[in-house]
Amino acid sequence: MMDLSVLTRAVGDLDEEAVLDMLNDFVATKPGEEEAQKVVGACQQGMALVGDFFDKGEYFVGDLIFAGELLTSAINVLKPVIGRGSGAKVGKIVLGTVEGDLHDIGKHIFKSMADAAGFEVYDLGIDVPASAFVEKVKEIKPQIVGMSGVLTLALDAMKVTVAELNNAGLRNDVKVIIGGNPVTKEACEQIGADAFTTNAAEGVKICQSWSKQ
Ligand code: B12
Repeated sequence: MMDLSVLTRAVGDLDEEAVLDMLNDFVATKPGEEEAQKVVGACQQGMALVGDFFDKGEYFVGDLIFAGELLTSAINVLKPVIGRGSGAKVGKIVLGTVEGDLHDIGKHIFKSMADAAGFEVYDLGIDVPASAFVEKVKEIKPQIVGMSGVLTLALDAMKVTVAELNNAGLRNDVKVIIGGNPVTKEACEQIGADAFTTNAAEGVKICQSWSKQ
């Protein structure tokens, strides 16, 4: 198993070559899913370092953009080993990054893992208004709505989306899960979601527990 702190540091330093070399070597060892999830976690911690450097004024928006591309490439390398499902479809999820928020790396990680676990995931993309969630829920009739957001402001948009689902009479037909760095138990309660997580693998487990009910 690779040294995860070295990987975290390399992501934080935006050392693309080192990150991709480490991940390609890791995938070549045919790792188990649990190990692969630890590696995803180390990359996620590296992104938190990027955020810290940005806060301190050492990194700029261009660095955030590069970090986004770096993590997308990293997840593409890891895709074959993050969650291999049986192929049987277990339920439908309507997913999106809420209005005002353009961050989608975490959403993509969750989507890849949920896909692999057998969910049909309808990804509405980024900056998704509440009305688009409502329309898709009417059309697809999913069991689950997943909302992603990384900006603090995203929490307000999540609350509006749950309220709109409620107004449309759809709230009781779906379970709602929220994910992204700022989500907390308190936020989950205020938003009116059923579950929250800052970890995609845990999110998939929660969705699996719902689809068995
Ligand atoms: C990369 C990045 C960007 C990239 C995004 C590229 C992309 N395609 O996503 C770009 C350059 C576009 C960007 C833009 C901006 N960003 Co930015 N960005 C980041 C950074 C460095 C990493 C975010 C990230 O990808 N994290 C890694 C992922 C894997 O983590 P995650 O999203 O939490 O996802 C995990 C879980 O939460 C979960 N999950 C996520 N979604 C879901 C959904 C469901 C349903 C489930 C179950 C699970 C789940 O699964 C994932 C894996 O475990 C963060 C720093 C940080 N600390 O987060 C700042 C950060 C989020 N950005 C910030 C800011 C300020 C901005 C800008 C305003 C900058 C500017 N001045 O223009 C703009 C805002 C644009 C907008 N309107 O959204 C601030 C936000 C501050 C705040 N509190 O609101 C941060 C925290 C940086 C900082 N410290 O200041 N950013």
